[in-house]
Amino acid sequence: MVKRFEARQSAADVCVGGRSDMSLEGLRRTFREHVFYTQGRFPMGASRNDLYMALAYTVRDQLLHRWIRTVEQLGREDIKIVSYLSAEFLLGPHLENNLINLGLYEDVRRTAEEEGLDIQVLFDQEEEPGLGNGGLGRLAACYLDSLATLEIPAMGYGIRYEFGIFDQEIRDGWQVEHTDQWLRLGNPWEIARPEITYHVNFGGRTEPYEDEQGRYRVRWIPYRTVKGVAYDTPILGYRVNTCNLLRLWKAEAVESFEFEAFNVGDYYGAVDQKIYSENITKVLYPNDEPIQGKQLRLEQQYFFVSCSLQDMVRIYKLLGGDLSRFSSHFAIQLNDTHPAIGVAELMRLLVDENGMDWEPAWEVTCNTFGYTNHTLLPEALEKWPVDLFAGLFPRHMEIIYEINRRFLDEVRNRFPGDEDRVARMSLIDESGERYVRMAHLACVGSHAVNGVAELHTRLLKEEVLRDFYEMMPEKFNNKTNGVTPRRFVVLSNPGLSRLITGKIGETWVSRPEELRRLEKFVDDPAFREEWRRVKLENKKNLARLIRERTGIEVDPSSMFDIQVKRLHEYKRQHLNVLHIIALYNRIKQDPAYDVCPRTFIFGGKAAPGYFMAKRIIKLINSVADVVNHDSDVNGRLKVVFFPDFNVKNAKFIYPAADLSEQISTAGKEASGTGNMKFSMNGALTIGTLDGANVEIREEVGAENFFLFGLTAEDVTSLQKNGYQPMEYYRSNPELQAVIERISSGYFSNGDQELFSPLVDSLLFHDTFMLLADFGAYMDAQRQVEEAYRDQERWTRMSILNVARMGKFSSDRAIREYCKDIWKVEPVPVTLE
Ligand code: OX2
Repeated sequence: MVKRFEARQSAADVCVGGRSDMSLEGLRRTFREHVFYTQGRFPMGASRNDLYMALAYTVRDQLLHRWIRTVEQLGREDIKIVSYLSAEFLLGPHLENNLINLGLYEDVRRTAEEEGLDIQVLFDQEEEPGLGNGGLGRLAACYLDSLATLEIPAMGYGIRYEFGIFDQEIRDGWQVEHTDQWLRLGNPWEIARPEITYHVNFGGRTEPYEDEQGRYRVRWIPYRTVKGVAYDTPILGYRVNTCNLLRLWKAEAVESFEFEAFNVGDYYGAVDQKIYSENITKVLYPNDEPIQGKQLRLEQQYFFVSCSLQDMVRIYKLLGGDLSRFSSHFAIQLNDTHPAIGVAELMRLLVDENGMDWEPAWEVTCNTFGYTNHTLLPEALEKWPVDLFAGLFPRHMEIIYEINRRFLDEVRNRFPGDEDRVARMSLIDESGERYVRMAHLACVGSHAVNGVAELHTRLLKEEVLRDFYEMMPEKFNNKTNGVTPRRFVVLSNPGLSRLITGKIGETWVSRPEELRRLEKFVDDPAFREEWRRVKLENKKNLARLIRERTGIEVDPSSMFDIQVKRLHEYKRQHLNVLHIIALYNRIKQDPAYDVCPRTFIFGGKAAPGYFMAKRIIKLINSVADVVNHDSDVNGRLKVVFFPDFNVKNAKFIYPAADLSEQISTAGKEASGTGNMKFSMNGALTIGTLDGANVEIREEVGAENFFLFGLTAEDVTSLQKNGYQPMEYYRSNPELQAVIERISSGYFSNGDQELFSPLVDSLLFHDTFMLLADFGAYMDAQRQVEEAYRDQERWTRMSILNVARMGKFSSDRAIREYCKDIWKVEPVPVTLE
């Protein structure tokens, strides 16, 4: 059994220079010191940000010696390190989370109070690092939390975007994007490592040569070089000493280039070079599912992957490691295909830079990498035009051709005469314009390939990666996603956490299987009463925030029906809208219609260039305007679009939900993770058999889940047999009336054009089969209403949801990755 971090005193005993002193007095002194010495203020003159910074530094001091001790462990040759490569890490605010993980939350809150500070105000002051788009980036952040909590030596590697995901404002019902300036007031959580830098090359050409032993070699003569600088953020586990490292790379100009240009008098050229270099890590691409063909995006990917791999090779050599055993020291996970170029880069580092032969280098590479696929959407599978790719990375292109040549030989060996299969499996798509297929590169160069939910993995094997599964079934495995109960329950929902802990103790935080013990209280009316009280409090908090951010008054006793996630047609926010309009129509037809009072809450960002998604936001807001002000509705229905959904706001949203909308077209959402966050906070789910919904329903029980809609198989066969949305439209009068409301201009001041792209797309294409699912969705919503009217029944269902969600902790997911893919063990960290 691993040794846990127990007594605070023992940590204080080994404190360095007093700043690690965890006593109240020590914390108070450190805080004051930071106000004075770090921020340069007298307490009286300190701004809110000064106080936040001082508190952040006080907490960071607590992390530092744990961090240094952990990093010392990473420097042992005999341990294996997980290296999680991800273009996105959507961390959320650090301060509160670190306090919880340290076990200092209460002490610090009280100390702050005694100093006359409202700690919530200081929490609010923190800008969250929005270095991700949605599920994929947040998953990476949850996994870092769990890796540290499970005491696994691990590093996250990614990009230090100067501008993260844009801030969303809603103006006149439309999304307006503002640049995210998260670094504006400084970032107390990172430590710049200007001495840890690597050169990353781009463009140019390759050249063969003979080395001293007369062996054929290739060198890359690049056109330009950029410098990557490391910025480290400590990631502390829950109540353990393990404090792992997230290393993010910032691009800078290489000095020599500047000087060269400067020497020949080309001052502007030198500055251009600097701007060009720094551009690489300027901004996160705000697309949830990737866009094709953007050169800068490919440059970002290679830039961070190259820095990270060079870093690992340097660390390994420093330990005296022999590169032929690299894979016994590092397990590298590719978070989707964004870092997949790492396969070619590691080959280049081993073969070109370190003189290894191809075969052993290839073995090392395959043993090192694992690949997680996150999407089935064909348009989201990354591919890069060969010309673009070869122009930027001439040497990698050659390496990929060589990998491909050898791989296709194997394919031909296994499946003689099957040239169609060869073409399908090739790393190069040659069906039209030539592309490099990143998913194929990742599959071929990894020893393990996984999907993120059972259904998703099955569909990967059967469809998207079928040929690969047929040839190498042993590589494929499922790792159903999970989320961290620390941030998404303990931090977000203190009321519920207290209630649960009062009943079953606090071990559930690291062993959420134990939540099952709540089941026996489901028949206790007093417990159910308490459960409802907590939910009501959470709803009041959200109602307050909604009033503040949107001016809309909502009734906390109404059902809070929430859909928050990126805006995407496959996620079908507009199906939710169709239901709202149907209810509205019923009220208009009969103002005495007995509707269950509901507050529909939406939140989520649309990719700035995604026309339809932006139109859906406008539709939601337009419907809100009408419904919220209609005297026939009389406040019984309210519609809210909560602006700027992010990790910080999410804290108030998940705990306040009664109903969670997980209504994607079956077979489209790889897993979903919001679905888990809602259910862990006692919301009931209305959902399709898609992604992890399937497993959530299995766990919580079919009777505690509102299921509707086509299955993935139905969707495929309907598509095959020529889906006709119009047929569903014609046979459903209520659906007709709903569509008519929209297209008549009722929600757009008579403008019949505004929503016609949406309506036409539904009636004539309906790629995501809203019309086919509309009837079933309406029926399921009717059942929701019935259940909600019986509050005792609803509460039972809610309790059972929470009690049975243990499986979806990211700790469980990470344990599986460790055992099945990475083959790593916990290494407890001691403070001496
Ligand atoms: C998302 C998937 O869309 C979502 O279903 C999943 O839960 C999440 O990743 C984490 O696995 N970009 N974002 C995703 O996939 C891609 C590609």
